[in-house]
Amino acid sequence: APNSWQTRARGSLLLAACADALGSVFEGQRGLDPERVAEAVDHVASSLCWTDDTAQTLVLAEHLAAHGGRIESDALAAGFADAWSAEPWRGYGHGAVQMLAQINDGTPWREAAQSAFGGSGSLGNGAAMRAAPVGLVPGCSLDEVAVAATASAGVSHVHPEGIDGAVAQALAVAIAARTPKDQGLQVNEVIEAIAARTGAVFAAELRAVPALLAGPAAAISDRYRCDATALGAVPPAIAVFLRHPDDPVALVKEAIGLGGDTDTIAAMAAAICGAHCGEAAVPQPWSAALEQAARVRAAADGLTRSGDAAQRRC
Ligand code: F2R
Ligand code: MG
Ligand code: MG
Ligand code: MG
Repeated sequence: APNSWQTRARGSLLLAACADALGSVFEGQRGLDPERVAEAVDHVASSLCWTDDTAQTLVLAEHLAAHGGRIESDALAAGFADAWSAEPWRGYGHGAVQMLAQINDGTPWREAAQSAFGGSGSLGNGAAMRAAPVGLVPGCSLDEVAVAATASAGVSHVHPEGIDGAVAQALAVAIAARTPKDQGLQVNEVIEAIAARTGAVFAAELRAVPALLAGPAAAISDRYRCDATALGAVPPAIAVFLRHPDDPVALVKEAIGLGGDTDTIAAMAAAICGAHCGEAAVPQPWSAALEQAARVRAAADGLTRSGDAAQRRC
């Protein structure tokens, strides 16, 4: 069924992994030529290899499936650190490597997360980039999604903006997954449902999104930094989704075209879009080329089962 939870969970994780891989080629670049981006997105020639964004998302998805939709912080932190040490070449940034290496060396995750960036904690987009699975646990209220997203972020990102990024991204996915595909999204309602559950700084950035939906995409990269911070990356990802809720190809091109943290902004926008459109919307050449597509589908199916009444604890 096109609106079943399973197809939405699969759509979200598959599309996000594809977008991560497509965007990774351009990460850190600015002023991108739209034709170069279109060429990469329209003509997938080789295998789509994803980055740290998808590696950490899969850890979180598999964790939620194994724990009845609930976050167990010690096991989750260990899972993130294990995934990094098994595949350190996936494109992790310097701050994440420092923290994950500390956890691997036996430093408690609370201490590692709290001491990051001179004690202010990370405000990077790393907790947001992996947050989609939290919005894909069925049967939770939006308040429960926000609580679980906060817990999922806290093992690595203790700065309020880093946490709010995860809350906003998980809520956007949850709302998209709950909205029938043929039912238009009410932009102001979506933004308010998210903004009401974040702090004032993040909410103000989110409330600037509706004004950016009709104009040129360049208005988004003028308004937001589109960088590796949560505040600079999550609002533009939500904006790109709301501009292209039913068109994954246009969405991924536009998200990458913003420049900056291209893999992460594209993956977050795509996770929301896939939750709304379902697996059928994932372009076949992308899913055919996607690395470990069977594992991605299995992770989505595990999330779907985590909402069984007997198991669910969110
Ligand atoms: N980092 C990258 N890509 C660049 C490096 C690629 C790699 N070296 C390679 O060669 O392949 N990509 C991935 O990292 C981003 C997610 O970042 P995360 O996990 O949040 O990391 P971090 O380091 O905690 O934060 C990211 C940046 O945010 C700024 N920042 C964070 N907290 C701060 C604070 N308290 N004060 C000031 N600045 C803060 C820093 O600039 C951090 O570098 C994703 O893009 C993922 O794809
Ligand atoms: Mg990455
Ligand atoms: Mg900018
Ligand atoms: Mg990135």
